[in-house]
Parts: sequence; structure tokens; C-alpha cells
Amino acid sequence: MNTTVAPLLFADQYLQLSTTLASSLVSGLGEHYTPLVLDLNWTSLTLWNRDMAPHADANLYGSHPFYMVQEEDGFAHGAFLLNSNAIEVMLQPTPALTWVSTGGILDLYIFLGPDPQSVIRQYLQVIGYPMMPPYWSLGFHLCRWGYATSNATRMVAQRMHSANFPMDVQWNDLDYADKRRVFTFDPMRFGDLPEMVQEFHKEGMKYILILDPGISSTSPPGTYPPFEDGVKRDVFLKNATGHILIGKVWPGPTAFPDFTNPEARQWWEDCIRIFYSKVPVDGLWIDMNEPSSFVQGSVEGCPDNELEKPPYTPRVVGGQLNSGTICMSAQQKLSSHYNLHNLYGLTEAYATHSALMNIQGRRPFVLSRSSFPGIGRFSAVWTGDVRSDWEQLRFSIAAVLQFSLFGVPLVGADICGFEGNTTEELCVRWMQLGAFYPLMRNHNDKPNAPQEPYVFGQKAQAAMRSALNLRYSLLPFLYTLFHHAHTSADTVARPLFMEFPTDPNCLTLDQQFLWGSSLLISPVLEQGAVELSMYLPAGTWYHLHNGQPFHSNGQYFQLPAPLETINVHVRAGHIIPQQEPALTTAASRGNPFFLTVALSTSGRAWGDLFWDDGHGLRTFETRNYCYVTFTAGQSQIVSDPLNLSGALASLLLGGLRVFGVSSPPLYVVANGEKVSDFTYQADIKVLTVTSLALPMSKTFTVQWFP
Ligand code: MIG
Repeated sequence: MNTTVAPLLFADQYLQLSTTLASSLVSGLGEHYTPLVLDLNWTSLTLWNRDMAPHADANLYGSHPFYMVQEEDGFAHGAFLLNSNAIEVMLQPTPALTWVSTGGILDLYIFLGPDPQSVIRQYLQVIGYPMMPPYWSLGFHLCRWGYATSNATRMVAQRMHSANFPMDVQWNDLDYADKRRVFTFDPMRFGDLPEMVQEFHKEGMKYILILDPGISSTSPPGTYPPFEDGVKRDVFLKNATGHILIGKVWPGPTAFPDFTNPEARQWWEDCIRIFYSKVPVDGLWIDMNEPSSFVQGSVEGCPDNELEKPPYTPRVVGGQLNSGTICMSAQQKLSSHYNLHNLYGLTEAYATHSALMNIQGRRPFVLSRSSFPGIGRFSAVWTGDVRSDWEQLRFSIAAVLQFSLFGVPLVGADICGFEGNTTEELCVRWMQLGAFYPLMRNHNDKPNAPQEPYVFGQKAQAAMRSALNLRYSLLPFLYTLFHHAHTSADTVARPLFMEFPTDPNCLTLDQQFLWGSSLLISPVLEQGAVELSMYLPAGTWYHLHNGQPFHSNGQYFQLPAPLETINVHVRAGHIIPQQEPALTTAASRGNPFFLTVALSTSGRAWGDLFWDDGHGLRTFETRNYCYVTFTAGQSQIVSDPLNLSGALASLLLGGLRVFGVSSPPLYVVANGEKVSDFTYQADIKVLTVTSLALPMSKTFTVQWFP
């Protein structure tokens, strides 16, 4: 970095700092609709949280003033400007970068790496490591705007399970609320919402509904406690003259809670607690929290002052900072909204997370639209109102990978697209890719044709079902990756350049990605495609489906990819813990485990499994978990369990697949006893052992003898 290329400017509402860059390979600076590696050809990216459907050249829902530069020889460094004001970043082909902030201070962090994963770990040491998600939240989520009644909602879950689609979580959008007011439910259409939720629970399912921050301010006196109580406790944002600021959102005129005020957080918790005592939701979906408002500034407009119209306004959608949101001169406990705008979603996520933690006594699940550094400690994020088209499908990978860099591993896009009608083919391909989003939710806008898996033809349904079963079979592995994200700041969905930083072919790749270091996902992203050109970094990779080996020198392969296929490859040297899938994780968590063992050329492999009750608070920190390592070498696999809790008791290893077994085994021995159920496929060198029943909580050994 060299910051002498342009003068440092430091004025009250204008801070500017420029630097040359070590290379043109810059990632980060979200949230925008961009590839993983940014375009430096005189572009500018504004960080200003805005309710805006993803499209090019627009400031979107979240702000992350962090970037990473890939240098030569696999080295990397990062920079984080801890500043919540509106920021515009000008990217120049020199290569160089200019930060312009409209306020605050220059609190700049530099992370020296030296490799990409270390950069992220160092960044997360500043902003916080991500939360551990509840196990069920890694299952499939189904939502749409327009499930108009509780019965319609019930039907959806029923049809999913009777068509044998795994699904853990049923959602409702605004439809449930009485006159679209949060903390109420419509007595006519959702009168039996509490019973519906209890029914879901009996079936091992979970339930989530939407919560907007805007609190209706025009209900008749005595009828809407959240507002009246909030007024009494003085929890709402004020306008410049000290009166409650009124904007407009779904219920009409609304006040906005100030989550920087501890009393507001307590009031929010009370509102959730009272609602929860009737409707025992499993998680909360916090939308519209940029915050979004349908009138500019407030129903009375905004004053004419230097906060509403600063001397320099960054390039924002709508042209003014208060476009689509509330007045900049609105007052919050901590400061003006001008200074706090980008923190609104983060502070709401924090309040919602702690409320749920206190009320449920379990690991909370919160899904937020707006985001800021640190939100991964409290919440998942989704990428907003994506359109149902192929371009948005492709760009969703870069979006998910960027949130990995931002310390928000639990992230996904609305599968099959939110805006506009999907098509059967697009929806199949999106379910296949979505099966590998860390957060897998299919969600649809109100006017659109339905896109639940069961509405499609048999062939499409079969493809979606197998994508779901594949994901469910991999959940023990995914959960273990989240454990490493939570405890070591590893990434879950991982760009190839993080794992292969010295491979020039990986520098900008964002049409394929990894889970951890060992699973490579190569989705079909083009309409009509039945073949796929897939890059494999140097080494041996095995097709997850059947163990077919690919020996790569760092090259592209042409693969068949008809509609029913999803190409996933396991990296040699790794062991993936899996479990037989079921219709819910409540059921699958009791099923037998199996291992996919991908031997290296020297016949070795390693893998691990983190396992706990799936929902307890701080299970790792309080040593209330199990952790098993699996080591393969010299024609055997040995487990080494650390049993700090009883979570693995009564769970069994049912079998394993070993890829890359060079010569046919004559017999197989498990824990010293001969096994009769095994097969060997000589053409692709795969050993499959079935019908095992080895306790997971004890050391086991499986050997094969040529
Ligand atoms: O102004 O609650 O991004 O997921 O379905 C639209 C209705 C409000 C925007 C969210 C979308 C949600 C919708 N919301």
C-alpha cells in the first residue's frame, strides 16, 4: 500500500484516503451485484444500506467496508475501514482505490495474511467470529409471500412431505399479520396460528415468520400495545425537532425502534416474549431493516440541513441519502441517523438474537436482510429480492462467497428467484445450486407462479428430491464446517482462491466453489446446458456420486450434466462424514452415519465430525459436545472419538465408501470381525461397505485386505 498517491483529506463531512494496490485482484466492499473479483476500471461502489433489488451499479442492503487483495505467489492482505457513515469507494486501474466517507473517523485496519484464509481470520478477530447455527437451520426452508391462510400454509408443508421432499422449516411472510402489523396475527385467516405451529413441532418441523421494524402508529387507542408501550418507554427514533419520526411501511404510518437504546432492546424483547407465548416461533426473519420506508425521510419530509444534504453525497440510488429510508437528522440514542444508518440492521439483529436467546434458552436463528460487519455473530443473511433469471442464478455464487469473506457464513439467495416467474428448468438448477448454499431457502414474491418443488413435473421433482437428499446426507459435514467457522473463523462456502491461492486459474473463479477444503461444487448455470466445463485444481478428485476419479494437472474437464445431475467432487485426502437423509433433520440426526473416504495417491485421508445436541447454547465453550476424527492409511480407517457429551450415544456407523482403493480387497474386517456386505468396483476402484453397525461414540477400525 502506498497512500502518498493522493492527499489525505479530513473535513467534518468529507474524509478521503487513497492508496495504490498490490494487484488488480480485489474482492469485498459489499453489498453489490458484482463478480467475486471487482472491476477496477474507474468504477465506484457506494456502501449505504438500501432496500434495492440486486442489480448492477446500485448500493444494496448491506455495507461491508472490507476488501482483500490477492497478491502475487498466493499472498494476500486485507483492509477494513471501521466507519458507519456513507462510504464511496472509487476503484482505479492503476491499480488504486480511494475511500471517501461522509463522516466519522479514519479507523483503518490492515490484515497482513499472508494467505487469504489468514486475512479473513484476522478480520474476524476484529469483527467477531460467526455464531453456531442450530442444526435444523441447515435443513431446507420453504417460504413465499402469499400463503394467505394458516390452512394454505399447512398444505404446503404437507404436500412437501407427502411427495418425499426433505424440509425442516415452514415460513410465513407478512400474510400472517393482522393489518400487516408485527406482533399480531390475523384472526380470520391465521386465527389458529398457535395450533399450526404446534402441529409443525409435533412433526419435527420448525416455523419462522417475518418481523419488520416499522411499528404501526395509527391503530385506535388501546388496541396495539407494541406502539403504545413503545411510546411510553420512549423507544422510537425522533425527528430533528424531538417528535417521533413517522415513516410509511406495510402497515401504513410507522415509528422505528432505536435499537441503539437499551430500553428499546428490552421493549423489543418484551414484544417478542408476549408474541412467543402465543406463537412459539423457532426463529425470526427481520426484513425492511435498512431501514426501508416508502416515503422519503418521513411523512413530513426532512429538514433542509447539512445532514440531509451533505456537501458531498456519494453515488446512491435515488440521489439522496434519505432516499427510501428515514431522515438523516433523525435522532437516535447514540447519535444522528446520518452516522448510524448503516448499523440499523446490525443493531436490530443483535436485539433480536439476544431476545430469542433469553426467551427460548436455545441457540437463536435470525435472518436479516440488512447487514454490517459483525452481523455474523448474531444472524444469517439472505441476498434480497433476486430475479428469477439465469444471470441472477450465476451472480448468486459471488454474493454468497462475499458474505463468507464478511464473516457471515450462513447465507443464501432466494432459490428459484423471488421477483418474476421462474421456469421449471431454472428452478431445478437453482435447487441444485441452492442445495449447496449454506442457507437453503426457496422464497417467492406474491404475484408469481408457485415454485414449491411439488408443483413441477415428475422429472423436475426427482431432480430436486435428489438434490435435497444429497444436501441432507451431507449435513453432518456442513455442521462440522460451521463449527470450524464458529471456533476458528474458517469459511464454509469458500472461493477456490482461498484454498488454492497459488493456482492462477483460481484467482477469479466464481462459477464454482468449495465447501470447506474438500468438496467442490460445479453447478449448471446456463439454460439448456447438458454439459459442463469444470475446473479442477491440480490433484486427484472423485465424483461424489460414484467415486469416479479425475487426475488433474490444473485443467478444465468436460462433464455430462443432464437435468438430474449435480456435479460435486471430493478432494483426495479427505473424509466426508455423512448420514442417511430423512424428511427432517429431527429424523435424520438419528440415522446411521456413513463415511465417504477419498484416498490420496499414497492411500491416506483425514476427516472430522463435530456433534452436539444441535441447539444448546455454547456447547463448544462448555465442553458439551463430541468430536470425532477419522484417519485412513495402510488399508484401514480408524476413528478417534472425543466424547464430552452423550450426543453420539446410540448413533451408528452404517457403512462407508472408499474411493481410490488400488487393488480388489478379498475380505473386510470391522472392529476385528469379518464383514460380509462389501463390493468393489474394479473400473473406478471403489470399495463400498454396507450393513455395519459400529457405535460412533467408540473407536472403530475398518480394514481391507488384498
Ligand atoms: O417490500 O415481506 O425482501 O423477501 O417477501 C417488500 C414482503 C417486503 C421484501 C423482502 C421479501 C419479502 C417482502 N419484503
